[in-house]
Amino acid sequence: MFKKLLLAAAALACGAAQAANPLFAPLYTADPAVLVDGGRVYLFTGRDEAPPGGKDYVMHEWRVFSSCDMATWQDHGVPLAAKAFAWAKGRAWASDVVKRHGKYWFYATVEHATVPGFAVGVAVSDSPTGPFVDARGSALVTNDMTRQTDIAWDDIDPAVFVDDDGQAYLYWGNTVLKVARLKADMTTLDGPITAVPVPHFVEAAYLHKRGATYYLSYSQHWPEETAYMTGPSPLGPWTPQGVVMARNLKTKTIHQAFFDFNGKSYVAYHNAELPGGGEHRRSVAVEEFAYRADGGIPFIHQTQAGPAANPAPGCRR
Ligand code: FUB
Repeated sequence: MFKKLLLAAAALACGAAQAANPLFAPLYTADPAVLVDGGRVYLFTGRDEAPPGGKDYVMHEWRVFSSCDMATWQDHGVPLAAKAFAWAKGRAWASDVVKRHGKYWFYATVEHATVPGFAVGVAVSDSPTGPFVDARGSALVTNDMTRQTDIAWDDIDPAVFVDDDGQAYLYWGNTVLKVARLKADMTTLDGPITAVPVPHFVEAAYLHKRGATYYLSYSQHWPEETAYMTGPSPLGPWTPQGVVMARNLKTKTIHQAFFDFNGKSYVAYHNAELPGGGEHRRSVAVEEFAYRADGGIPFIHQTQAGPAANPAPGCRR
């Protein structure tokens, strides 16, 4: 008993918290992105700082948490803030993080200070927990580089996928999904930006691969629900596979990230179920699921319990 109390006290002292959806209270978090590295899972989020009843997103920074077992999370604080991009006005919207060439690359949505509209920046670090620094000194994508819609927020929600042959792809967009190859330096587009026709697409594109199948998941309709398509390559052709998570009750967005960790499959997403939550006060949650025998993703229900503990051998707490 005494040993258990000591362990609980040690966990509290290092900022650990037992998982129960939503995660990371008392912080309001949104837009999860996941990186599994060195046998540990890193979960990156935006942070919602809007006051109760706030009418817009108030987001200045991203946060990163890690876990060895999907049940206990360590808070690593702020790896990157919007102000790290000197060319940006602010607004730390959705992000994605990948590892390449032994470094960690953080693709982030921010509002541009001089090119009207949102933009995608890229930052780099030697550690998944940062600190990350601007890798270019300028935006990777600006609103004037895409012409498919007139809205100012159509160049948001970057997702990066590095294929087994080393080719990296950047997916992003609101209303229209866009994709471009990245050069090996991870900071330059390589070739044209292509629009991907996706019925009812809104935002939050995310690419993952399982076996030989590429899964492109995204938010569709408004309020959003999570849907996905599959294809034989990172560029499709894509076959729609349907809805896998239903819309939220307390916020219109949902923003998913699929990943595998220690032999099990998970999806991270956000709802607004923390006390005091709301449209712009969201909270990240995680569910475990199992792929169907045909490789499909089943319909996934949100739970309060979250995933069962899945301790990864050799992962240091
Ligand atoms: O968090 C701000 C925006 O809301 C994100 O960029 C979208 O994916 C939606 O979740």
